[in-house]
Amino acid sequence: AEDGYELWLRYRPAADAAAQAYRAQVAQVVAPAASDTQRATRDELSRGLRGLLGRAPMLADAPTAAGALLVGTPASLPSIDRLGLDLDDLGEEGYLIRSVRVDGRAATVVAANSDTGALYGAFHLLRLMQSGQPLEALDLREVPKVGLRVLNHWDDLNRHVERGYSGQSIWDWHRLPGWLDPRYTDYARANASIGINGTVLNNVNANAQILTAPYLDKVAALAGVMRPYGIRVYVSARFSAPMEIGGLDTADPLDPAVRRWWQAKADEIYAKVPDFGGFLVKANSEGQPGPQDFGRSHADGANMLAEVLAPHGGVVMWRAFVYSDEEPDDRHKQAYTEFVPHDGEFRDNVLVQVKNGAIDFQPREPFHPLFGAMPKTPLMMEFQITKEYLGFATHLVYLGPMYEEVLRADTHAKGPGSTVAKVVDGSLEGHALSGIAGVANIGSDRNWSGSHFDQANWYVFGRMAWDPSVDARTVAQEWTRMTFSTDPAFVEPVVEMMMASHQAAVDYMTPLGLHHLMGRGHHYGPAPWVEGGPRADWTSVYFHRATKEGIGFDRTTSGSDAVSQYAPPVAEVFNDPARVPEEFLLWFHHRPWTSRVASGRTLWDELVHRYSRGVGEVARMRETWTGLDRYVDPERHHQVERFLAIQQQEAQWWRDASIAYFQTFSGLPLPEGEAPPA
Ligand code: GCW
Repeated sequence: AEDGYELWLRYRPAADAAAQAYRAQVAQVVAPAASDTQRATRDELSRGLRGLLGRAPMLADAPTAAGALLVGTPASLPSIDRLGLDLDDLGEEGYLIRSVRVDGRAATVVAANSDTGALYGAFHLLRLMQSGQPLEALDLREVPKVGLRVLNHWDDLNRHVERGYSGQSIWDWHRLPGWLDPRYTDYARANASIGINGTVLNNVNANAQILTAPYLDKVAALAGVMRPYGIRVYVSARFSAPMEIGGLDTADPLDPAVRRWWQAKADEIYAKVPDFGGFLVKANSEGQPGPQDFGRSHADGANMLAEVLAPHGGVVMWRAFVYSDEEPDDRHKQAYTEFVPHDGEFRDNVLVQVKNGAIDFQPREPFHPLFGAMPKTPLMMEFQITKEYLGFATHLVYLGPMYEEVLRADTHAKGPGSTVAKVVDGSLEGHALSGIAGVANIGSDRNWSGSHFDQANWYVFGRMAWDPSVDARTVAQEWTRMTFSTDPAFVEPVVEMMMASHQAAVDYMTPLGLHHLMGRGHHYGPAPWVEGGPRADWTSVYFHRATKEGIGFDRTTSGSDAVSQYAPPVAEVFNDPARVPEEFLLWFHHRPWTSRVASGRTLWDELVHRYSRGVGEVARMRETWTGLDRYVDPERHHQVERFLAIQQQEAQWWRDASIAYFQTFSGLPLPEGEAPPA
């Protein structure tokens, strides 16, 4: 059934003309199968070629005919060794793909220094064929720019997924370790195909139970499935675990008994999982325990864990998504205030993991001021793939443009060109460790991600983690070709639709830099009117600050002064209502309803215009998709069509509710041609 289970690894027959060329170019597969990774590679090639070319490839130990495909390392395959390729700069995970001649016959080689590199190369070659690219005169070299490319599962041990919209957790803890669901292997294949090399199995709001012996056996079983695909497993560690499962009466990181407990725990884990990746920690944030409970700092906490992991080669990914129990004057400033003073104090196997923006995965945020502000510490990017604030899995929102915007933002930390991407890939400061994390959108639904188009967000995350400079449009094209059809009459309009979808959602939810206007708790629909409750910064009114005179959060030097956490050239721009990019106007400024914006409209008119523009774009997306039915199987076409109908209705809901509410402050009429809220 066309239920989306195969993701982008569909391997449907290539178009006739292309298939004919491919059959000649890949007539024989020469790939060793002595290790698990080598077998995974050869199996994938067989599966892919059988699907694409309609027949199983001939396998051989050495090239004997024209059209040989050699896949391996100089150590694993003598015929690659004999080619004398220069593989030095490919590192552990890179690969090259090249058209060569072997004994006078045309051949293609996929070569790497490790089995995993060769696996990545094999997936790349298959991708070329899946997207209908020619295989002539190939000369490709790929090396990942970021070291740790990691999914974060916010999966609880009872299979609930926090902020997950695609069913239950795929980890069936109850049946592990005895039963290994074949789905785990498909998960590993999908991740390896886009270069993801790590997975954190459990929620950052962690249950200490995962560190008990029975669960570690389950973790080890999953690690065994992931290993052939170059994926290491990590777990989220609950900081108070020594008290909860260790019988100690403190978790003070400087207490010798606590250190000994973690030391023994690390040794126990590595005895079961020799390539265990390390710990992800959410500490002293939203009620989670942490070192501050014992009068210690984030650095004290992270370093204690780092010390016990270091001898085994593990790392600590310490999250900077913190906000304290006291209500702040501006939550935007808290992570920076808490972390910058500790720059330089972290051990060298600690990465600090920072969300893309300072508030919380809003539809659009300016880059987090920590990027560029902690030069002595490797900072990991944390993106959200699951769409907590972006319409869950029903709204079609392609996140590529959002990731791209953040990665390309210029921190000016070391002069112009100090992009967030360079901070994250470690090149700006020359850090050995680097990483990108994505909060997974994967669940037990047949289509994995809750909707067909949300698979693209998993895909683009992996591609941008491998190379943060790759552009969102190219990736959208690639994904569309692999997932649906290579026909340009389909690909072009679909890619346009994907590329417009993020701006559309921003427009109908939170235009002009507004943020956090979603319903409390669930974060789905509009609720800009939320006030009261446990703390001020959990309300919408805290963030939009609408009055009779105007709207927006004043974070300028005369307001909360959050702007001053950015480097001076950035701060100056954000601080100036005439220069701040309009998409962040109300993020940084409180502006009068009647002030003018770039279009010449008043702020009020512009706000209404943007809300309506967002709804209009969704209507267009729906129209586009409806007209493309002949290119897509009915099953997938129908679901996307229905979801777009829901999205259109809800975009209208967002617009109408937001405008009606804000109008109670502005007191202004709707601009001409705008329909009053229904
Ligand atoms: O965005 C908020 C979410 C919480 C989440 C938290 C975090 C895992 O609403 O569900 O908790 O961020 O990132 O820690």
